[in-house]
Amino acid sequence: MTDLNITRVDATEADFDTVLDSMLAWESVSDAQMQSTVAEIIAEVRQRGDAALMEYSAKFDRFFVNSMAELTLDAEAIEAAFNRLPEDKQQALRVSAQRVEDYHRHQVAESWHYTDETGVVLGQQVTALDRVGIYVPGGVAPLASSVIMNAMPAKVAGVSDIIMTTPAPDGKVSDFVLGAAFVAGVSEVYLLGGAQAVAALAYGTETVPNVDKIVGPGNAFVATAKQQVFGKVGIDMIAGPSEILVVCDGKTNPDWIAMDLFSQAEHSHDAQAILISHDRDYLDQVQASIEKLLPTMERQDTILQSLNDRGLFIRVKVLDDAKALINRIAPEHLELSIDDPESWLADIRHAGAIFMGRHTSEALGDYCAGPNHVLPTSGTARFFSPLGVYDFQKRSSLIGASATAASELGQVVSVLARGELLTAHARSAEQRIDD
Ligand code: HSO
Ligand code: ZN
Repeated sequence: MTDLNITRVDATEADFDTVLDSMLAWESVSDAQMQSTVAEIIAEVRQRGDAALMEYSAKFDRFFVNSMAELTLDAEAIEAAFNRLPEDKQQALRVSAQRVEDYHRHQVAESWHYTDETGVVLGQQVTALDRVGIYVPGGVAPLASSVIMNAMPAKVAGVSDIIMTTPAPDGKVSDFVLGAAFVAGVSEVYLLGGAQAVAALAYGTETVPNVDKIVGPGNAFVATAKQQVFGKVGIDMIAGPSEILVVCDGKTNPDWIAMDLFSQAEHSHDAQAILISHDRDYLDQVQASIEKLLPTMERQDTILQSLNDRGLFIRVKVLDDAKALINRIAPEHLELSIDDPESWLADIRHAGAIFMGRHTSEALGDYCAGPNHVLPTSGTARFFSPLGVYDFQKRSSLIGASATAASELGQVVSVLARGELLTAHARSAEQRIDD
Protein backbone atom coordinates (compact mmCIF):
# COMPACT_ATOMS: atom_id res chain seq x y z
CA MET A 1 0.00 0.00 0.00
CA THR A 2 1.30 3.47 -0.89
CA ASP A 3 1.51 6.10 1.82
CA LEU A 4 -1.25 8.35 2.98
CA ASN A 5 -0.75 11.86 1.68
CA ILE A 6 -3.88 13.81 2.45
CA THR A 7 -3.85 17.51 1.51
CA ARG A 8 -3.89 19.84 4.51
CA VAL A 9 -4.58 23.54 4.16
CA ASP A 10 -5.02 26.50 6.43
CA ALA A 11 -7.93 28.76 5.53
CA THR A 12 -5.91 31.79 6.61
CA GLU A 13 -3.19 31.21 4.01
CA ALA A 14 -3.03 33.33 0.88
CA ASP A 15 -3.38 30.51 -1.65
CA PHE A 16 -6.27 28.82 0.18
CA ASP A 17 -8.94 29.78 -2.36
CA THR A 18 -6.93 28.41 -5.25
CA VAL A 19 -6.22 25.14 -3.46
CA LEU A 20 -9.86 24.70 -2.46
CA ASP A 21 -11.13 25.41 -5.98
CA SER A 22 -8.74 22.92 -7.53
CA MET A 23 -9.63 20.24 -4.95
CA LEU A 24 -13.36 20.70 -5.54
CA ALA A 25 -13.14 20.56 -9.33
CA TRP A 26 -14.71 17.48 -10.83
CA GLU A 27 -15.88 16.99 -14.38
CA SER A 28 -17.93 14.05 -15.59
CA VAL A 29 -16.29 12.19 -18.45
CA SER A 30 -18.55 11.96 -21.45
CA ASP A 31 -16.43 12.57 -24.50
CA ALA A 32 -17.52 12.57 -28.13
CA GLN A 33 -16.65 8.88 -28.49
CA MET A 34 -18.85 7.94 -25.53
CA GLN A 35 -21.67 10.11 -26.86
CA SER A 36 -21.66 8.40 -30.24
CA THR A 37 -21.35 4.86 -28.82
CA VAL A 38 -24.35 5.52 -26.60
CA ALA A 39 -26.34 7.14 -29.42
CA GLU A 40 -25.72 4.05 -31.53
CA ILE A 41 -26.90 1.69 -28.77
CA ILE A 42 -30.06 3.74 -28.26
CA ALA A 43 -30.78 3.73 -32.01
CA GLU A 44 -30.30 -0.06 -32.18
CA VAL A 45 -32.71 -0.66 -29.30
CA ARG A 46 -35.27 1.68 -30.87
CA GLN A 47 -35.06 -0.09 -34.20
CA ARG A 48 -34.65 -3.71 -33.21
CA GLY A 49 -36.16 -3.83 -29.70
CA ASP A 50 -35.83 -7.12 -27.84
CA ALA A 51 -33.43 -8.62 -30.39
CA ALA A 52 -30.94 -5.82 -29.76
CA LEU A 53 -31.34 -6.16 -25.98
CA MET A 54 -30.55 -9.88 -26.08
CA GLU A 55 -27.47 -9.25 -28.24
CA TYR A 56 -26.18 -6.55 -25.90
CA SER A 57 -26.69 -8.80 -22.87
CA ALA A 58 -24.50 -11.41 -24.55
CA LYS A 59 -21.92 -8.85 -25.63
CA PHE A 60 -21.60 -6.73 -22.47
CA ASP A 61 -22.74 -9.07 -19.68
CA ARG A 62 -21.83 -12.49 -21.10
CA PHE A 63 -25.45 -13.43 -20.46
CA PHE A 64 -26.60 -15.57 -23.37
CA VAL A 65 -30.36 -15.91 -23.61
CA ASN A 66 -32.80 -17.27 -26.16
CA SER A 67 -35.81 -15.31 -25.07
CA MET A 68 -36.74 -12.16 -23.19
CA ALA A 69 -38.41 -14.32 -20.56
CA GLU A 70 -34.92 -15.16 -19.29
CA LEU A 71 -34.27 -11.42 -18.80
CA THR A 72 -37.57 -10.82 -17.03
CA LEU A 73 -38.45 -11.31 -13.36
CA ASP A 74 -42.06 -10.93 -12.34
CA ALA A 75 -43.46 -10.09 -8.89
CA GLU A 76 -43.34 -13.75 -7.88
CA ALA A 77 -39.65 -14.12 -8.77
CA ILE A 78 -38.83 -10.91 -6.90
CA GLU A 79 -40.61 -12.18 -3.79
CA ALA A 80 -38.85 -15.53 -4.08
CA ALA A 81 -35.47 -13.72 -4.02
CA PHE A 82 -36.52 -11.94 -0.82
CA ASN A 83 -37.52 -15.25 0.73
CA ARG A 84 -34.09 -16.72 -0.04
CA LEU A 85 -32.39 -14.03 2.07
CA PRO A 86 -31.30 -14.75 5.64
CA GLU A 87 -33.62 -13.48 8.35
CA ASP A 88 -31.39 -10.55 9.43
CA LYS A 89 -31.22 -9.14 5.91
CA GLN A 90 -34.98 -9.53 5.44
CA GLN A 91 -35.60 -7.73 8.70
CA ALA A 92 -33.12 -4.90 7.98
CA LEU A 93 -34.58 -4.33 4.51
CA ARG A 94 -38.06 -4.18 6.02
CA VAL A 95 -37.02 -1.68 8.71
CA SER A 96 -35.25 0.49 6.15
CA ALA A 97 -38.16 0.43 3.69
CA GLN A 98 -40.66 1.27 6.44
CA ARG A 99 -38.63 4.18 7.81
CA VAL A 100 -37.98 5.58 4.35
CA GLU A 101 -41.68 5.26 3.56
CA ASP A 102 -42.72 7.04 6.78
CA TYR A 103 -40.34 9.91 6.13
CA HIS A 104 -41.42 10.37 2.53
CA ARG A 105 -45.13 10.43 3.47
CA HIS A 106 -44.43 13.91 4.85
CA GLN A 107 -43.49 15.07 1.36
CA VAL A 108 -46.75 14.23 -0.38
CA ALA A 109 -48.18 17.36 -2.00
CA GLU A 110 -51.96 17.79 -1.99
CA SER A 111 -54.12 19.37 -4.66
CA TRP A 112 -55.57 22.78 -3.78
CA HIS A 113 -57.97 25.36 -5.16
CA TYR A 114 -59.62 28.66 -4.26
CA THR A 115 -62.16 31.02 -5.79
CA ASP A 116 -60.87 34.52 -6.46
CA GLU A 117 -62.82 37.77 -6.19
CA THR A 118 -63.90 37.60 -9.89
CA GLY A 119 -65.47 34.22 -9.26
CA VAL A 120 -62.82 32.14 -11.02
CA VAL A 121 -61.93 28.80 -9.49
CA LEU A 122 -58.15 28.46 -9.54
CA GLY A 123 -56.05 25.61 -8.36
CA GLN A 124 -53.51 22.92 -8.82
CA GLN A 125 -54.26 19.23 -9.22
CA VAL A 126 -51.44 16.92 -8.15
CA THR A 127 -51.09 13.52 -9.81
CA ALA A 128 -48.48 10.80 -9.81
CA LEU A 129 -46.47 9.69 -12.81
CA ASP A 130 -47.89 6.51 -14.39
CA ARG A 131 -44.75 4.45 -14.83
CA VAL A 132 -41.21 4.88 -13.55
CA GLY A 133 -38.01 2.97 -14.32
CA ILE A 134 -35.22 2.54 -11.81
CA TYR A 135 -31.72 1.71 -12.93
CA VAL A 136 -29.63 -0.23 -10.41
CA PRO A 137 -25.95 -0.73 -11.27
CA GLY A 138 -24.28 -4.14 -11.16
CA GLY A 139 -20.72 -3.70 -9.99
CA VAL A 140 -19.07 -4.94 -6.82
CA ALA A 141 -21.39 -3.36 -4.26
CA PRO A 142 -24.98 -4.71 -4.43
CA LEU A 143 -26.71 -1.39 -3.71
CA ALA A 144 -29.89 -2.65 -2.09
CA SER A 145 -30.30 0.62 -0.23
CA SER A 146 -30.34 2.53 -3.52
CA VAL A 147 -33.26 0.38 -4.70
CA ILE A 148 -35.25 1.43 -1.63
CA MET A 149 -34.21 5.09 -1.92
CA ASN A 150 -35.22 5.32 -5.59
CA ALA A 151 -38.38 3.23 -5.50
CA MET A 152 -39.96 4.30 -2.23
CA PRO A 153 -40.63 7.96 -3.07
CA ALA A 154 -42.26 6.79 -6.32
CA LYS A 155 -44.42 4.32 -4.39
CA VAL A 156 -45.43 6.97 -1.85
CA ALA A 157 -46.26 9.39 -4.69
CA GLY A 158 -48.70 6.79 -6.00
CA VAL A 159 -46.83 5.66 -9.14
CA SER A 160 -48.70 2.53 -10.17
CA ASP A 161 -45.93 0.82 -12.09
CA ILE A 162 -42.36 0.84 -10.77
CA ILE A 163 -40.04 -1.22 -12.92
CA MET A 164 -36.37 -1.83 -12.39
CA THR A 165 -33.46 -2.79 -14.60
CA THR A 166 -30.18 -4.17 -13.36
CA PRO A 167 -27.45 -5.99 -15.26
CA ALA A 168 -26.83 -9.68 -14.63
CA PRO A 169 -23.17 -10.28 -15.50
CA ASP A 170 -22.77 -13.98 -16.41
CA GLY A 171 -26.47 -14.32 -15.68
CA LYS A 172 -26.05 -13.59 -11.98
CA VAL A 173 -28.13 -11.10 -10.05
CA SER A 174 -28.00 -10.36 -6.33
CA ASP A 175 -30.87 -11.67 -4.19
CA PHE A 176 -30.15 -8.75 -1.87
CA VAL A 177 -30.90 -6.22 -4.62
CA LEU A 178 -34.03 -8.14 -5.65
CA GLY A 179 -35.11 -8.47 -2.02
CA ALA A 180 -34.87 -4.67 -1.71
CA ALA A 181 -37.00 -4.37 -4.85
CA PHE A 182 -39.59 -6.55 -3.14
CA VAL A 183 -39.83 -4.44 0.05
CA ALA A 184 -39.86 -1.22 -1.98
CA GLY A 185 -42.80 -2.24 -4.16
CA VAL A 186 -41.08 -2.81 -7.52
CA SER A 187 -43.48 -4.66 -9.82
CA GLU A 188 -41.06 -6.19 -12.33
CA VAL A 189 -37.34 -6.42 -12.99
CA TYR A 190 -35.51 -6.65 -16.32
CA LEU A 191 -31.99 -8.01 -16.23
CA LEU A 192 -30.54 -5.33 -18.45
CA GLY A 193 -27.63 -2.96 -17.92
CA GLY A 194 -25.90 0.00 -19.52
CA ALA A 195 -27.18 2.36 -22.18
CA GLN A 196 -29.35 -0.40 -23.67
CA ALA A 197 -31.37 -0.62 -20.44
CA VAL A 198 -31.94 3.14 -20.46
CA ALA A 199 -32.95 3.00 -24.13
CA ALA A 200 -35.42 0.19 -23.46
CA LEU A 201 -37.00 2.12 -20.57
CA ALA A 202 -37.22 5.32 -22.60
CA TYR A 203 -38.61 3.90 -25.84
CA GLY A 204 -40.02 0.53 -24.85
CA THR A 205 -39.54 -2.73 -26.75
CA GLU A 206 -41.86 -5.68 -27.45
CA THR A 207 -41.27 -6.79 -23.84
CA VAL A 208 -40.06 -3.79 -21.83
CA PRO A 209 -42.73 -1.12 -21.31
CA ASN A 210 -41.67 2.47 -21.84
CA VAL A 211 -41.65 4.61 -18.70
CA ASP A 212 -42.24 8.29 -18.02
CA LYS A 213 -39.15 8.86 -15.91
CA ILE A 214 -35.83 7.08 -15.35
CA VAL A 215 -33.99 7.41 -12.03
CA GLY A 216 -31.06 5.76 -10.33
CA PRO A 217 -27.27 5.78 -10.36
CA GLY A 218 -25.09 4.28 -13.06
CA ASN A 219 -21.74 4.42 -14.79
CA ALA A 220 -20.73 6.91 -17.48
CA PHE A 221 -22.64 4.96 -20.18
CA VAL A 222 -25.83 5.04 -18.15
CA ALA A 223 -25.43 8.72 -17.29
CA THR A 224 -24.78 9.62 -20.92
CA ALA A 225 -27.77 7.56 -22.06
CA LYS A 226 -30.01 9.27 -19.51
CA GLN A 227 -28.88 12.65 -20.82
CA GLN A 228 -29.63 11.55 -24.39
CA VAL A 229 -33.15 10.28 -23.68
CA PHE A 230 -34.05 13.30 -21.55
CA GLY A 231 -37.01 15.04 -23.14
CA LYS A 232 -38.57 11.79 -24.31
CA VAL A 233 -38.70 10.88 -20.61
CA GLY A 234 -37.89 12.66 -17.38
CA ILE A 235 -34.66 11.85 -15.54
CA ASP A 236 -33.31 12.52 -12.07
CA MET A 237 -30.12 14.47 -11.54
CA ILE A 238 -26.90 12.96 -12.88
CA ALA A 239 -24.96 12.00 -9.77
CA GLY A 240 -21.25 12.66 -9.38
CA PRO A 241 -18.96 10.85 -6.92
CA SER A 242 -20.04 10.67 -3.27
CA GLU A 243 -18.88 13.43 -0.90
CA ILE A 244 -18.74 14.05 2.81
CA LEU A 245 -17.81 17.20 4.68
CA VAL A 246 -17.29 16.81 8.43
CA VAL A 247 -17.04 19.82 10.71
CA CYS A 248 -15.69 18.94 14.13
CA ASP A 249 -15.05 20.96 17.27
CA GLY A 250 -12.28 18.58 18.33
CA LYS A 251 -14.36 16.75 20.91
CA THR A 252 -15.47 13.69 18.93
CA ASN A 253 -13.47 10.46 19.12
CA PRO A 254 -11.03 10.84 16.19
CA ASP A 255 -11.56 7.18 15.22
CA TRP A 256 -15.24 7.92 14.62
CA ILE A 257 -14.41 10.79 12.29
CA ALA A 258 -11.77 8.77 10.44
CA MET A 259 -14.30 6.01 9.78
CA ASP A 260 -16.98 8.53 8.71
CA LEU A 261 -14.53 9.92 6.14
CA PHE A 262 -13.74 6.37 4.99
CA SER A 263 -17.43 5.58 4.65
CA GLN A 264 -17.77 7.86 1.67
CA ALA A 265 -14.20 7.44 0.41
CA GLU A 266 -14.85 3.72 0.00
CA HIS A 267 -17.50 4.40 -2.63
CA SER A 268 -14.99 5.24 -5.36
CA HIS A 269 -11.46 6.45 -5.98
CA ASP A 270 -12.84 9.89 -6.93
CA ALA A 271 -15.15 10.24 -3.89
CA GLN A 272 -14.36 13.23 -1.71
CA ALA A 273 -13.93 13.41 2.08
CA ILE A 274 -13.22 16.77 3.74
CA LEU A 275 -12.67 17.56 7.42
CA ILE A 276 -12.80 21.07 8.86
CA SER A 277 -11.68 21.98 12.38
CA HIS A 278 -10.14 24.95 14.14
CA ASP A 279 -7.96 22.64 16.20
CA ARG A 280 -4.62 21.62 14.60
CA ASP A 281 -3.91 18.97 17.24
CA TYR A 282 -7.28 17.40 16.56
CA LEU A 283 -6.59 17.25 12.81
CA ASP A 284 -3.31 15.46 13.71
CA GLN A 285 -5.27 13.00 15.83
CA VAL A 286 -7.72 12.20 13.03
CA GLN A 287 -4.81 11.76 10.66
CA ALA A 288 -3.24 9.33 13.12
CA SER A 289 -6.55 7.46 13.33
CA ILE A 290 -6.70 7.23 9.55
CA GLU A 291 -3.18 5.81 9.45
CA LYS A 292 -4.05 3.32 12.17
CA LEU A 293 -7.40 2.21 10.73
CA LEU A 294 -6.73 2.23 7.01
CA PRO A 295 -4.80 -1.08 6.95
CA THR A 296 -7.83 -2.73 8.57
CA MET A 297 -10.18 -1.68 5.76
CA GLU A 298 -11.35 -4.08 3.08
CA ARG A 299 -11.52 -1.34 0.50
CA GLN A 300 -8.28 0.30 1.60
CA ASP A 301 -7.00 0.84 -1.96
CA THR A 302 -10.08 2.79 -3.00
CA ILE A 303 -10.11 4.75 0.28
CA LEU A 304 -6.42 5.60 0.02
CA GLN A 305 -6.71 6.81 -3.53
CA SER A 306 -9.78 8.88 -2.73
CA LEU A 307 -8.10 10.46 0.33
CA ASN A 308 -4.82 11.12 -1.50
CA ASP A 309 -6.38 12.52 -4.67
CA ARG A 310 -9.38 14.40 -3.35
CA GLY A 311 -9.29 14.29 0.48
CA LEU A 312 -8.81 17.55 2.33
CA PHE A 313 -8.20 18.73 5.92
CA ILE A 314 -8.98 22.39 6.41
CA ARG A 315 -7.88 24.32 9.50
CA VAL A 316 -10.01 27.40 10.16
CA LYS A 317 -9.17 30.16 12.61
CA VAL A 318 -12.39 29.78 14.56
CA LEU A 319 -14.96 27.03 14.02
CA ASP A 320 -17.61 29.55 12.94
CA ASP A 321 -15.51 30.22 9.83
CA ALA A 322 -16.58 26.75 8.67
CA LYS A 323 -20.09 28.07 7.93
CA ALA A 324 -19.00 30.11 4.91
CA LEU A 325 -16.95 27.17 3.64
CA ILE A 326 -19.91 24.80 3.92
CA ASN A 327 -22.01 27.11 1.76
CA ARG A 328 -19.21 27.48 -0.74
CA ILE A 329 -18.61 23.73 -1.00
CA ALA A 330 -22.35 22.87 -0.91
CA PRO A 331 -21.55 19.28 0.10
CA GLU A 332 -23.69 16.24 -0.60
CA HIS A 333 -23.39 15.17 3.05
CA LEU A 334 -22.54 17.48 5.94
CA GLU A 335 -21.74 16.09 9.37
CA LEU A 336 -21.86 18.64 12.16
CA SER A 337 -19.87 16.92 14.88
CA ILE A 338 -20.36 19.70 17.40
CA ASP A 339 -22.27 20.39 20.64
CA ASP A 340 -25.21 22.40 19.36
CA PRO A 341 -25.71 21.62 15.66
CA GLU A 342 -29.20 23.14 15.62
CA SER A 343 -27.78 26.57 16.33
CA TRP A 344 -25.85 26.32 13.04
CA LEU A 345 -28.82 25.50 10.83
CA ALA A 346 -29.88 29.10 10.19
CA ASP A 347 -26.46 29.77 8.64
CA ILE A 348 -26.32 26.69 6.44
CA ARG A 349 -27.86 27.28 3.04
CA HIS A 350 -26.32 24.67 0.76
CA ALA A 351 -26.00 20.99 1.71
CA GLY A 352 -27.75 17.85 0.43
CA ALA A 353 -28.24 16.34 3.89
CA ILE A 354 -27.19 17.64 7.29
CA PHE A 355 -26.22 15.12 9.97
CA MET A 356 -26.58 16.75 13.34
CA GLY A 357 -24.40 15.86 16.28
CA ARG A 358 -21.60 13.42 17.10
CA HIS A 359 -23.81 10.35 17.11
CA THR A 360 -25.30 10.92 13.69
CA SER A 361 -23.04 9.10 11.27
CA GLU A 362 -23.63 9.66 7.59
CA ALA A 363 -24.06 5.90 7.22
CA LEU A 364 -27.34 6.15 9.16
CA GLY A 365 -28.70 8.34 6.40
CA ASP A 366 -27.38 6.05 3.68
CA TYR A 367 -29.37 3.10 4.97
CA CYS A 368 -32.25 3.62 7.30
CA ALA A 369 -32.75 6.96 9.03
CA GLY A 370 -35.56 7.80 6.59
CA PRO A 371 -34.46 10.70 4.37
CA ASN A 372 -33.35 9.89 0.84
CA HIS A 373 -29.72 9.08 0.16
CA VAL A 374 -29.96 10.25 -3.45
CA LEU A 375 -28.56 13.73 -2.95
CA PRO A 376 -27.09 16.53 -5.04
CA THR A 377 -23.31 16.24 -5.56
CA SER A 378 -20.51 18.42 -6.93
CA GLY A 379 -21.85 21.66 -5.48
CA THR A 380 -25.30 21.22 -7.05
CA ALA A 381 -26.91 21.43 -3.60
CA ARG A 382 -26.95 25.14 -4.50
CA PHE A 383 -29.94 24.41 -6.74
CA PHE A 384 -30.96 20.72 -6.34
CA SER A 385 -32.77 18.91 -3.53
CA PRO A 386 -32.68 15.29 -2.36
CA LEU A 387 -34.69 12.85 -4.47
CA GLY A 388 -38.22 12.91 -3.09
CA VAL A 389 -41.92 12.28 -3.62
CA TYR A 390 -42.07 15.61 -5.48
CA ASP A 391 -39.92 14.06 -8.24
CA PHE A 392 -42.72 11.56 -8.96
CA GLN A 393 -45.65 13.92 -8.70
CA LYS A 394 -46.65 16.51 -11.23
CA ARG A 395 -49.09 19.33 -11.20
CA SER A 396 -51.93 20.40 -13.53
CA SER A 397 -53.28 23.94 -13.30
CA LEU A 398 -57.04 24.32 -12.77
CA ILE A 399 -59.09 27.24 -14.12
CA GLY A 400 -62.89 27.45 -13.99
CA ALA A 401 -64.57 30.73 -14.97
CA SER A 402 -68.21 31.60 -14.34
CA ALA A 403 -70.15 33.50 -17.03
CA THR A 404 -69.52 36.79 -15.22
CA ALA A 405 -65.81 36.07 -14.77
CA ALA A 406 -65.44 35.07 -18.43
CA SER A 407 -67.05 38.32 -19.45
CA GLU A 408 -64.94 40.45 -17.15
CA LEU A 409 -61.59 38.81 -17.89
CA GLY A 410 -62.51 38.53 -21.58
CA GLN A 411 -62.01 42.29 -21.86
CA VAL A 412 -58.43 41.90 -20.64
CA VAL A 413 -57.76 39.02 -23.04
CA SER A 414 -59.19 41.06 -25.91
CA VAL A 415 -56.77 43.91 -25.36
CA LEU A 416 -53.73 41.69 -24.78
CA ALA A 417 -54.45 39.30 -27.66
CA ARG A 418 -55.12 42.10 -30.15
CA GLY A 419 -51.87 43.69 -28.95
CA GLU A 420 -50.14 40.45 -29.91
CA LEU A 421 -51.99 40.40 -33.27
CA LEU A 422 -53.53 37.03 -32.34
CA THR A 423 -57.14 37.65 -33.29
CA ALA A 424 -58.46 34.11 -32.82
CA HIS A 425 -57.44 34.34 -29.17
CA ALA A 426 -59.15 37.70 -28.93
CA ARG A 427 -62.39 36.54 -30.57
CA SER A 428 -62.47 33.32 -28.58
CA ALA A 429 -62.59 35.39 -25.39
CA GLU A 430 -64.74 38.21 -26.82
CA GLN A 431 -67.59 35.87 -27.80
CA ARG A 432 -68.07 35.19 -24.09
CA ILE A 433 -68.37 38.87 -23.17
CA ASP A 434 -71.93 39.91 -22.21
CA ASP A 435 -73.09 43.17 -23.72
N1 HSO B 1 -23.61 7.38 0.16
C1 HSO B 1 -24.18 7.02 -1.10
C2 HSO B 1 -25.28 6.03 -1.02
C3 HSO B 1 -24.95 4.67 -0.47
N2 HSO B 1 -24.13 4.43 0.53
C4 HSO B 1 -25.44 3.46 -0.85
C5 HSO B 1 -24.14 3.13 0.79
N3 HSO B 1 -24.91 2.55 -0.05
C6 HSO B 1 -24.74 8.25 -1.77
O1 HSO B 1 -23.81 9.26 -1.81
ZN1 ZN C 1 -22.64 5.77 1.19
